[in-house]
Amino acid sequence: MSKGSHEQSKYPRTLVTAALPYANGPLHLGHLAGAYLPADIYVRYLRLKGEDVIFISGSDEHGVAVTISAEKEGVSPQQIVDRYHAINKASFEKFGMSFDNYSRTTLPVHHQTSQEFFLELYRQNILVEKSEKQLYCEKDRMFLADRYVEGTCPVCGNVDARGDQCENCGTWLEQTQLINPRCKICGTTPVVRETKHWYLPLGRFQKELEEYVNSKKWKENVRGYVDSWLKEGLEDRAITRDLHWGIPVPLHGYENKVIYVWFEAVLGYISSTKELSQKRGEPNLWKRYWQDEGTRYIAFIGKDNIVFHTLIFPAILMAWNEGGKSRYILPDAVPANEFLNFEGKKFSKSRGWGIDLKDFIDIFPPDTLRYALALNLPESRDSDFYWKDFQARVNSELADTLGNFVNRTLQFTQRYYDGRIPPRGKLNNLDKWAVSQMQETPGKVAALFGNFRFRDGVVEAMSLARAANKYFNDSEPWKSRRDNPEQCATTLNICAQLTRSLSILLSPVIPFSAEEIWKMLQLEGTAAQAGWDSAAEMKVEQGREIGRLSILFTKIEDSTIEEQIKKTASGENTEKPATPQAIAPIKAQISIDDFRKVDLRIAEVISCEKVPKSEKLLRIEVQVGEEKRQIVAGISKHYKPEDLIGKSVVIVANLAPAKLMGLESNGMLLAASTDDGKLVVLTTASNIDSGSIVR
Ligand code: B3M
Ligand code: ZN
Repeated sequence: MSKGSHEQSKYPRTLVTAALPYANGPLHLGHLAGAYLPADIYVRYLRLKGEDVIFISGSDEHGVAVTISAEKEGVSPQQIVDRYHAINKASFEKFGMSFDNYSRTTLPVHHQTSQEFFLELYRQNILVEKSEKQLYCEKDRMFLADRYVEGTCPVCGNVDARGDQCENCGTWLEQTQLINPRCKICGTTPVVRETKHWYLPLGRFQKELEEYVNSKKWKENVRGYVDSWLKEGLEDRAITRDLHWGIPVPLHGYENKVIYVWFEAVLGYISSTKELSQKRGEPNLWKRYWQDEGTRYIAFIGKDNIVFHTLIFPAILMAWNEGGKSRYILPDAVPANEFLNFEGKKFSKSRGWGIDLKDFIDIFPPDTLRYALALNLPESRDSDFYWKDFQARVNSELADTLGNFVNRTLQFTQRYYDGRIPPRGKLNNLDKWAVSQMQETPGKVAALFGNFRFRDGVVEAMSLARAANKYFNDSEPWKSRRDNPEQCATTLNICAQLTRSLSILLSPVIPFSAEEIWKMLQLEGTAAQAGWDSAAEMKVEQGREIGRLSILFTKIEDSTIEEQIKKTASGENTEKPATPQAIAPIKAQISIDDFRKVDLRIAEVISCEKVPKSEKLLRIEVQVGEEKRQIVAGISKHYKPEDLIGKSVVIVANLAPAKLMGLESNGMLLAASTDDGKLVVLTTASNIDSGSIVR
């Protein structure tokens, strides 16, 4: 057995957390690949191993990421977090993220926990109060905390570095280090002003942190970041901010300041576990996971969060522990992933590059994405999601390999054995080989999953499906059925064992399909409860009746993928950031009499077709009361003819006729449009007779 899985077994308990995503926008595939999918595979695997594990996450609802989104949309921060907490929680559920609790940092339990930590560090005289120079925007009359200021990164030269961190090189910055700083809201150059804040003196924990980090065997990419920070020497960091949205600093003279989002967000893992305790009616559950040396704590995150989880959070916990009230455990491993790119470029909301989870799930089943991403996790370096790869993985691996094997096995059993698992006789060499594959795979996959090598683990599990297909082919049951019925029965019996085994081994990755397979075999319980090690055993009894067969994976058509590629190129797959539109200037005033000259009527579209050789025009026939008319409208890029037929629209009925591509147009359809090319034909929501006057 490998080191990793061995180590884990000395702990009776595991706590797994996955970064709390900001509730300021929809999640995309990159989020899933960065932290959530590996965490979920790991947790599902541990559960199958029969380990005591809880899986904790939630929405990060404070900080400037949220207030900036709120300001852009002109709504309150609370409205933003309410909306995206709901959207993201639902997306996670649909993709099978099996959190034991998904909390929110705006809950009272979290505010209390964070203030308690803050006060404890304050009372122990660990926190340092300092008056320091900060950037202040004279136009917006506010201190520019964190992302409210942007400028050039002093380390890599990225011109769009944010006040707290450079997204390009990952450097964690103090805003005054930015070159050419500018206010995110108005773009002007801020001035420097003094303001008072509380600081966490990280230097005081430098030695303890070094010892801690050296005692762990962390992934190389994580260790690299940590070492470079430690080498530079840790400095005091402000943990309060001049902002209104957040957790109030519980000290006099600090009424207008809040606790820095990163100081409290990491504590969100603890409060989420407390919330779980409340829900389960077990008040001490959270202590068992956070304050008992028998717990092994694994924190899954993306690479931009490494410093906060490997240094800041441990320092906060070390500081608490100094007080002697109680002792928190520290992360044992922080298996951070690098970034997932999308078709060769970074995911970008503002550039419309990528696809949101909530849209993906409308088109493809969750397991297809889980599987494709699992084989493409950016475990040691950045990786890319390509639509074509996704299609190939689904079609040739899920459908042609796994789906095909399960399907042939069960169909054969259905057809020739009356749907009952046939008996196993004496095993020939080929049978023995197949059985040995089945016996060896669980241990191999476990060694990989246990060491956070999920890509390789999934490859290994899938190679059992490949072996199973080969076994079916080489055994030629369609021949032995006549020549050697006993051998044929043995083959099919072993195929059923392999099917069960695959369902267990793949259930951390494709949990929905694994249960489908389990159901088809009509086994007791669920694949998720079957026990990992039992995947090596031949547990399907002869004579057991199998259930109704269903199609596990449908192949993805080329046209479906082409459509997605097209949508990617036009940025249709991501929610656009809400930027208040500058509206076109309002025209000169008119009198009511001017307006009355325009005769607006309700009309019903009775037929509609594209005008041949024209890219833009539709020929529309409308009914206006008793009268039929033809209108030619330039809306073909926005509407298919069938979208309009039967709709009640508004037309200008007394517009002088015009000829368009030789066709007479008698009137005009009203439509609303924006500068960036969106167009909507005005239709009536409720029924009203055609010919009615609009005034
Ligand atoms: N919300 C950053 C992010 O969403 C931050 C993670 C907090 S983990 C405690 O990438
Ligand atoms: Zn940088």
